[in-house]
Order: sequence, then C-alpha cells, then structure tokens
Amino acid sequence: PSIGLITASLTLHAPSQIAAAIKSHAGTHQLEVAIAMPVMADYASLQARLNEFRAQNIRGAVINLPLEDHIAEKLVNENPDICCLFLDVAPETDVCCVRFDHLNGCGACIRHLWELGHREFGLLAGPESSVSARMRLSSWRETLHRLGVSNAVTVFGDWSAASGRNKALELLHQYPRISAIVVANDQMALGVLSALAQLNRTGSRMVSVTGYDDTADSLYFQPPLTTVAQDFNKLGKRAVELLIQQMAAPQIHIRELLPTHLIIRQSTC
Ligand code: IPT
Repeated sequence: PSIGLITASLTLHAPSQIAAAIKSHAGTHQLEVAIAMPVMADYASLQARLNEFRAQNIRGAVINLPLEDHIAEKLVNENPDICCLFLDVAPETDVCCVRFDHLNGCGACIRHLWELGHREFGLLAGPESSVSARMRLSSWRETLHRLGVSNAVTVFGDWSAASGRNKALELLHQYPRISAIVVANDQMALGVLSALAQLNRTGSRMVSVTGYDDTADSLYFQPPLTTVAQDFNKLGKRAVELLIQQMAAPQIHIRELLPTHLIIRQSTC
C-alpha cells in the first residue's frame, strides 16, 4: 500500500528534510510514498495530483504546500474518498492538520535580539504567497510592537539563499543603521551571512542574524546560525501516524501543533 505526498519544491531544504522523514517513517509502517511536486499551488493543480493518486489506489495524502483556507477546504470537500492531512495551512483553516506553532519561536527570537540591545531591525520575510511566511512576519511585528519598536523595515525573499543575499545587500544599502536582521528561513539567512561577509560587516561591525528552520547544515554556517528550530523528523513521524489514524477513522478531526524553539548560536551578539 501507498500514501501520497504533495510537497513544495524539494530543492528547498525544509520540504526535502520533511519528505525524507515522511518516507522513512512510512517505511516502518510498510507504506510506500508517491511524491508529487506541483509547480503551482492553485486548486486545479492540486486536484489533478489527487486524481493521479486515486488512479493509483492511494487513499491518504500528506500535503506540504502553503495553501489558502478556501483551497484546502475545497480539496477536502471534493475528495471525500482520500484523507488529506495538511502541514502548511493557517490556524483558521478547517481541515485536518499537523503544523508547527510559530508563536513561541518567533517571539523568543525577537526578544533575544532585544535583550542583546538591538533596536534597529530589518525583517526578511518569506514570499507573501506563503501562509507560514505571513504568520512568521506577523508574529515578529506583534512582538516588536509590544516592545515599542515601530521602525522595523520589511523586505520579502523567495526562501532561497540567493534572494537572502540580494535582499540583505538592498536593506543595508538603504538602512545602514540596521543592527539585526530577522530572517524567515535558514537558507535566506545563509545568503544574508554571505552579504555581510562581502560588506565586511563581521567582527566588531557585525550585524546579528537569526534564521528559522534549524536545517541540518545551519550549525556549520559561518558564524553558526542562531535560529528557530522546527523538528522535521518529528513532523514526518506524526504526519505518518496521524494519516494512518485518519484513514482508519475518516470522520475524526485531527489538529496537532508541534512546538518551535530558539537555538542560540554565534550569529547573534
Ligand atoms: C517552510 C520552511 O520553514 C521554509 O524554509 C520553506 O522551505 C517553506 O517551508 C517552503 O514551503 S516549513 C513548512 C512546514 C511551513
């Protein structure tokens, strides 16, 4: 028997580590995993993938794509014979999901920088089309607001290291007083560190950088990255276990939240 996985691009570190975890935990339950990687996250592309799964006799799918609530809800309504478990939807979306709680992690990250004395912040958010990117940005802003910071500058990247590098160059060129850049994922943070090295903003002129994900390589960035950890192995394990439960009892409503937490390394001071 097989389950399906519809995923965001596996060229990105987080989705690829999540897919690896799902694949290995599915294996312990003697389940194969059919992987689909649509280019677009619109309703028609997703429906087409579920139709392919159905043709392969697949009756359960994990969906790790940022989806707006009406698209996720319509997929569930239109495909009652396939159990769908979503990993990247907003809390208000009324579908079965297991997701990371961004609140603790985002709040802790801003407070950490504040306690180090930072007052001039740059926010490098993920793409506006991503539900999780928007949630991270809004919790950073909320925490900053509570601390009385109202002048943080926001720019948007596309999750890639290249976009992180370009956006950091842009940000520091326009706002040289920024002393901390809060970044929505580790890959963009890698690009930011590369920009800082190019601008000679290291050592005593260092700009603090925080990431988000704690992917397997982030400890080896230069300097090792302070970041918000999401346990992708745990997510993969719970996704497989919960999908199995859901397939055994399709009427149950699964909503699980996994914690995130700040890991302090040397990219912040
Ligand atoms: C999210 C990652 O944090 C981000 O780095 C990027 O890879 C994104 O996925 C791609 O969609 S993790 C997701 C489970 C919210």
